[in-house]
Amino acid sequence: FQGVKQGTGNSQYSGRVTIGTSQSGGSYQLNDTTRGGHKTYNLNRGSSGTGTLFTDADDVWGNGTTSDAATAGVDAQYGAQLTWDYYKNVHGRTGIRGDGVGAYSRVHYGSNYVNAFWSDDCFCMTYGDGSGNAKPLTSIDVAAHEMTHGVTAATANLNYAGESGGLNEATSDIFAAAVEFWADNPSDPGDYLVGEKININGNGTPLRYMDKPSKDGRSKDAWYSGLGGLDVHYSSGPANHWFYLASEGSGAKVVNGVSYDSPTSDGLPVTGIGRDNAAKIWFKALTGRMQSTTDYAGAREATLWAAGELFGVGSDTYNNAANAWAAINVGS
Ligand code: ASN
Ligand code: ZN
Repeated sequence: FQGVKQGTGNSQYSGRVTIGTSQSGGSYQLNDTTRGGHKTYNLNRGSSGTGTLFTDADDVWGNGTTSDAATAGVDAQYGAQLTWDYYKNVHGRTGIRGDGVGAYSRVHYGSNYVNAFWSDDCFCMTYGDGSGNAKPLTSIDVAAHEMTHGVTAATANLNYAGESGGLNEATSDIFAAAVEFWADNPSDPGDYLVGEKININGNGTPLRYMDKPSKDGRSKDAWYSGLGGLDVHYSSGPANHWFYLASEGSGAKVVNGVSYDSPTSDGLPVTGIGRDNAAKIWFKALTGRMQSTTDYAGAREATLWAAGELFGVGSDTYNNAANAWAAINVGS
């Protein structure tokens, strides 16, 4: 037999989920032929090659904990599937390159490896198992972040250094949040935090905060002339902050049970345009205007061009998007 299947996955971070699998002979594979053949492989603590494609006898995968190697495979396959569906359903983009072709994920990379990454060379995502091999970096937001690096590489191709590097990183955080909200998974509700599920700091705090990026102790809330000299994971802060402000507006707010309080650099309030509109603007700017050398001023221009195309120049949505840029010290 051969065919398209819907497997059941017991994930570590997202509860029981349905994942795209396929059947080949008497066994099932983590090969989602409904999404371009996106596959997930087990590196089994190796650090090169593709390891082995996950297979299973009954199409019920993982046990929700790290005691079953397939659990991380479930989370990775699910995160890629959500990200694929998000770009297709919300932005009309099918696949990372927009050509309907799937990528692949590799889990159990190395030992105690506390990172995940996208590589253009393999057109693939790779996930470590985290500290003590206990927290694989396979949460929805991390998967969407890494897969979005593929989308950025295939579109604006923002150079991964200086201000463009910060914008590249922010693009991954912005769509990580957008995918997580869109997924609406009760085990991992949407938020403006990055990596809140993987306990990367060992004290339960997330890796990044989009409402007030400086809460991580390193990222900046607003643009300043030295921003491009920072690591790209900190120079992303102002653009992440733009996305939060544009979506929700300034001030105190609770979304899905998480409290936010977003400051503005000019002290003026910002009215939100809603997350879906902010994401549409960023996606159109990324795919229609931004280039490898786009800096923060260029990103403002690109998003305002996109806002004009989508909502009309001078519309409330356009003006509020511009106010969110002023609130991170870009333009006025
Ligand atoms: N996880 C990191 C990221 O995607 C890996 C890196 O530093 N590029 O940003
Ligand atoms: Zn990144």
